[in-house]
Amino acid sequence: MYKLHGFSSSNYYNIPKLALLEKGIEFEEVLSYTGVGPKYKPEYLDKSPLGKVPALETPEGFISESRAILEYIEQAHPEPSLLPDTPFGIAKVQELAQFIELYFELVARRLIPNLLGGTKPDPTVLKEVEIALDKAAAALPKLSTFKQFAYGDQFTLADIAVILNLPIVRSVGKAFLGRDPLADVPGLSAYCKRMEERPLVKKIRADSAENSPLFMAHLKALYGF
Ligand SMILES: N[C@@H](CCC(=O)N[C@@H](CS)C(=O)NCC(=O)O)C(=O)O
Repeated sequence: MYKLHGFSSSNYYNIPKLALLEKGIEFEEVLSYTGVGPKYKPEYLDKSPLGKVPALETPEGFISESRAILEYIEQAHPEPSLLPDTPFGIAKVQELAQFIELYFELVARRLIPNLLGGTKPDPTVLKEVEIALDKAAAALPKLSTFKQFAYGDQFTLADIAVILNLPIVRSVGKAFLGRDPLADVPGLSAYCKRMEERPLVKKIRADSAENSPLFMAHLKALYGF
């Protein structure tokens, strides 16, 4: 059986977790809060070279990087598919998923240390983040109308990217900009409400909420905040 290493309040961990759940694939969760640093477990680096979560343990070995894990899951378990059935459709789903990760998640992530530590962001960084998020939010309607799913008429990897990577943008916006940078994206709010009704998304959120205080306690023990 597959083993998914990581923790349930990590958005990156939840990406393959939701894919596995949606496909009905059996897997075991192995709680792991790791990273690179003197206080971390060096043996985890054999599973994920930069000490990041998630890592998927397969019969052939470990895979890190959520995108590679998704690719493996999709290739190894094609049904039910989390991709459209045409090359163009597949590329458009990947385009949207990559857009969400590069221009929203990785931008908002710059302020995660401030969110977790309760500290004020550097004003220059905050301005850069705000400009980048607003630019991405203005461009997002070019890739999705959010009418039904993020792309096309089926649940895909693009939905997984949106569901799991956009909440951090809202959290950062609320905490440091006093607004939701995604508020004006047409159709997005109603789409997100619909997605939150999905039973497996509810499970992801419930597991995340349960793990969150434990993760915070782990950070406190490690960094003192
Ligand atoms: N590119 C990686 C990013 C994974 C990632 O950044 N995970 C975070 C948790 S949400 C992590 O492990 N952070 C610890 C660290 O970077 O040391 C992926 O797609 O899997």
